[in-house]
Amino acid sequence: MKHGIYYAYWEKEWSADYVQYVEKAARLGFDILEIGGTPLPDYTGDDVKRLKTAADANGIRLTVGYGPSAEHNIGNQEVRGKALEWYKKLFDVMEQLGSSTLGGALYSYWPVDYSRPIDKEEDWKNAVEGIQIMAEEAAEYGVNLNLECLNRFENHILNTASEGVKFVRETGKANVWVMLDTFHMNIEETSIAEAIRTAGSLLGHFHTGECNRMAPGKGRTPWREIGEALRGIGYDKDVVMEPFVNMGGQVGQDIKVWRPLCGEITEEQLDQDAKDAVRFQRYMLDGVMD
Ligand SMILES: [Mn+2]
Repeated sequence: MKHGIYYAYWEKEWSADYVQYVEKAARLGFDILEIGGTPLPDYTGDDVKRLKTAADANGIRLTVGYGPSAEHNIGNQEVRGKALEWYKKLFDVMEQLGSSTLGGALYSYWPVDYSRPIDKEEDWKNAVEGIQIMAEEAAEYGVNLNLECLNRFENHILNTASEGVKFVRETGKANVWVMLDTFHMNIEETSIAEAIRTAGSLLGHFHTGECNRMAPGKGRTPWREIGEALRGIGYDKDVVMEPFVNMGGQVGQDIKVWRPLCGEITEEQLDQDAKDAVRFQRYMLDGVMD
């Protein structure tokens, strides 16, 4: 497995100058930096080149995470056309960055507005149709779509691994995969190991975090069970930790961080925690000490 971290651990907005985090991720012992998709379609050729050069120089591979805004909801026929145009620009930049992994609630939008009535059956049907169209576009750029199963408070279409598998099979596309996240699984799955086995060979991307979204190793998530299950299905793709511990900005608002989970800590301490977390994650999931 290759191990990564989501840039938003250090940031308060869904966009940043990612070059500094490429260098930081490499220094802290990661193989991968997951960046946010939001600014990428607007990148100039120079922006792309600068980020790609930094990634190559630091031996870091880039994956992309995206929580689609309502206007990028591929399941909504009214906005689908414009959403597809935006996604195509994203895929193009991803290809130039050498990135083939896009993950998130790509079948819907995030976080869902629950002040309106929900029609899961209708939304599911439209989401399958939207993902089929989007997957064909993505394939042109060598991009895999990883559909993240989220907890009930953030989305209603895919909450469990078993729903993810059913959905992916309905799309019938080779570049569409199930994506799981230990934070969401903690809320929705009866057995975390069984959920991983259910996803099996369809598991395309994996996010880690403690039950309260602290970095792996700081809480009570069953890491040994998770490691055994991932090794059991022969998972050899990417595991990206997605800790959110600081309040503030759009990130704090959307993730609902209403207290500093690690107290008032310096960036040096955040870095040390990430460095410790990736060593811990490699040990628990790969079963080997570096
Ligand atoms: Mn996640």
